[in-house]
Amino acid sequence: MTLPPGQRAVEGFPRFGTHLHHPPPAVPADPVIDIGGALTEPGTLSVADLAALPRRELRADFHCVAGWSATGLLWEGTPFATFYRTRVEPLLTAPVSHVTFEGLDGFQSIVVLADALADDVLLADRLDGQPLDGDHGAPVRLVSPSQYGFINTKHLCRIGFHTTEPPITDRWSPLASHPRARVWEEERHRHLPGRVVRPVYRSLIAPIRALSARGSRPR
Ligand SMILES: Nc1nc2c(c(=O)[nH]1)N[C@H]1C(S)=C(S)[C@@H](COP(=O)(O)O)O[C@H]1N2
Ligand SMILES: [Mo]
Repeated sequence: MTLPPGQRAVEGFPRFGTHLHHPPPAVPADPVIDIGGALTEPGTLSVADLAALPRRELRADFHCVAGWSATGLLWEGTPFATFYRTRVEPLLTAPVSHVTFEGLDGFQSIVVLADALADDVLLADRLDGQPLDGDHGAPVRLVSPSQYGFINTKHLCRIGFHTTEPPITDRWSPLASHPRARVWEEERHRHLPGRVVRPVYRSLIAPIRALSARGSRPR
């Protein structure tokens, strides 16, 4: 099995991210995704209607920028490109360059449109034959296995379509994330080569996982 440069396989699939001091967000009874940006009118798509669009399965590894990879996951959902071509493109008022994905916990990722339209990008609602659970992004998440985990927003509640790059909140952060985040190019960091930041990112895995153990416990 070959992993992208600087990645190491882990057992299983840990819950991970910047949100780990919180339990997973509550999912509304009839969840919807707001769709906004450069559209004739903003709209909403229920997660049930999204699930009724053409679907596919995707077997893929998952790579966190911190350096761990979960291997052989089986995702199921609607290809992002199918959703875009049928539900968004007819409503556009101008050409789109970037897409924002927001989660119920306030997390956001910014994705270049061309990357979002790749064949392996899904709006996934099932993992390994089960509905997505709270740990991994219920009710629906972005899955883009060729890009680092931080692109793969969980608990989707809003997708925005933009004609220019939206403001970057972490541009001057020491961990400024790469705008493309392609795993095989090792695009971990906005300004520094991926292999240079490897040890720094790797040192964050243990403290983040310790937070996760606390966040998962019911309170
Ligand atoms: N809504 C939301 N999505 C998120 C995150 C988050 O904190 N909140 N963390 C990201 C990061 S950094 C990673 S590595 C993956 C982890 O996905 P997992 O928890 O299913 O392993 O989710 C990504 N998507
Ligand atoms: Mo990550």
